[in-house]
Amino acid sequence: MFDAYLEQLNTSIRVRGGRAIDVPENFAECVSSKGGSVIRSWLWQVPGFRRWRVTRLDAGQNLQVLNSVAYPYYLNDQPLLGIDLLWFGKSSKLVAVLDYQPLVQKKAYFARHFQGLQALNERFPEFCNKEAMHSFDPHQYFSPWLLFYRGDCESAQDSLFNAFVAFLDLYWDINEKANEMPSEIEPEEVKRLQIEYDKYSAERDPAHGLFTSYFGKDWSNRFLREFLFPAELLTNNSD
Ligand code: BLA
Repeated sequence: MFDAYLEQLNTSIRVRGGRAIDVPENFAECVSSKGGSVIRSWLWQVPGFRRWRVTRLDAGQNLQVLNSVAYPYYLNDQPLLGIDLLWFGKSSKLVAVLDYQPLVQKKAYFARHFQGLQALNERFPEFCNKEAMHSFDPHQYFSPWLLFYRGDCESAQDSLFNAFVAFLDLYWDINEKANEMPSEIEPEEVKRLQIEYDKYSAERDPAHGLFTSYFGKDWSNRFLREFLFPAELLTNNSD
């Protein structure tokens, strides 16, 4: 279901000089003991970014997921890239979340980094359903212009791919602009906010139960804390 999206993402990273780097073996691929389901992850080294991870979960007709987060260098206060696409086959339900995840919720910050996303949001009104979030706080690490869809698959499928392509292109534009203008948040503070992002996400991420059901509790705990949101690995020396 999301193969074309993964290909689009990979190509767009490669074009910008990204190269794949090793993922710790236990996280690169895990096959469910239930059979038929596999989760694969990739890490990219991309100019301007300190970490870029991509995960694809393929559980056949039951579930398909594409998830990715890009963390810019601390010298750059631009938002993180957040992608979470899920398709639940049995109910034919699509959950699509595309956002530039803001470090802070300030007007000036939004004015600097979010004009493009605001325009995109207007271009794809079908993804602006003011969905209530159940797990996350929409005012923490999400922007007011996120593309968010939860509903039946048929009505969104075509425009989702167009939105995805535009969303990726725009993030590279933001990155270029951010590299040309001085950051307004100090690198130490950017670091702190990115670490907080990981901690917040690890606590709230509704994926935990899902991972556990496919890959067991131990693997899922480690995957979440050490691969998806590895803030603790960065703060180990500071306490
Ligand atoms: C929702 N994300 C979800 C849900 C699941 C996942 C199971 C609940 C589905 C539903 O609402 O019906 C799954 N999350 C995953 C998986 C991974 C993951 C499989 O991290 C990892 C491989 N989530 C993100 C990122 C964003 C994000 C980067 O990981 C930002 C774009 C957003 N996911 C997000 C939001 C929701 C969601 C906003 C709805 C949650 C809510 O209602 O509060």
